Amino acid sequence: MKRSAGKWAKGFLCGVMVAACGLAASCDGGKPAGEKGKIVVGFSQIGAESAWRTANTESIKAEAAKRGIDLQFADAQQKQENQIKALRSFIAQGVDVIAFSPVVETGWEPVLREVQKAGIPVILSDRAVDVTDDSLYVTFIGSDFVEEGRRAANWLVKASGGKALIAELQGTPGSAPAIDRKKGFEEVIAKHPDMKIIKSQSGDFTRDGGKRVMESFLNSPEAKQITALFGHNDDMAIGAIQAMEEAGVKPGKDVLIVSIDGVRGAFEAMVAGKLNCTVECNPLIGPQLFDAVEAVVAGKAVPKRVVIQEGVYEQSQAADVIDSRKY
Ligand code: GYE
Repeated sequence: MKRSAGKWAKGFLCGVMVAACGLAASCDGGKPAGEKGKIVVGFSQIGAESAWRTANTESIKAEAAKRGIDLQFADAQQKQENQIKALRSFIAQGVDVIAFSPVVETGWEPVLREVQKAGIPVILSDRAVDVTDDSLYVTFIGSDFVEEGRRAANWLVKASGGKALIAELQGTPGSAPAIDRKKGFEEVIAKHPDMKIIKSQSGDFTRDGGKRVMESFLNSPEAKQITALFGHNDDMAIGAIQAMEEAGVKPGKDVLIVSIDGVRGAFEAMVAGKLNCTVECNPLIGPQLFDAVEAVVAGKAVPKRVVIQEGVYEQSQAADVIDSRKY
């Protein structure tokens, strides 16, 4: 942290000198200093797989612009290899801070060691990594996904009277939210002997994926037994709603549906009576992310974990709340 603060101070001085001399912005042997001493942040985003992700990207870009931070933004199109390449290119550029939202949990240790060796602090945004050495990142800012899974299950226990045969649409295999939401959900339903997951597959957090997987569930021998659907995100549940309607099944009535995120499309589906509950997962974390960036650059201590506060919304509240939703 000290080291990065020193590095930033050097970058700042260089920026000032460059501005004063009217030279091209370059210092430290060709390393970009950032325009007029701006903080340079390399951010590797997962992709644009869901409405949640789009809102998250907008929040990050808007906040960087507002604070005059030079944001080097890279879209990995949901591929870990692209994120690893982006991190290496941020090292080569000599950015002040690297932030990223890791698509999956494992496989980060080697590249994070390279980043550490380069003296660049790392901030994890939204999703966690599975590493043995937690000095490889400064802080992790994101939701408690296990708790979100518990909240979805608790709602279903209440709504179904503790009796449900459940189809589950999982998120991206190996991703923190897919692993943790499943864990939290299963932890709660394990206490209810009449609740069971009878179908479970990944729809990769996309609408298309949710629709495709739901179609296959509806064509399976267990189709008629399904009384509830748990979607690891709203987009997949919205895709599944479409599949149900096309198959003559009434979403929200024949099948109780709970999903996670709280995006506008989920509130619209609740107002239409097709989705029963959404558990909030707030993507608007740009302000907290750049608070951490600025603190790290200033050499201030930051908490190792920043948890985002969130709520649960039922169908009966949707019409009242929908206009106040920000994503
Ligand atoms: O729930 C999903 C997105 O990591 C919390 O990723 C995020 C998840 C979110 O694609 O919609």
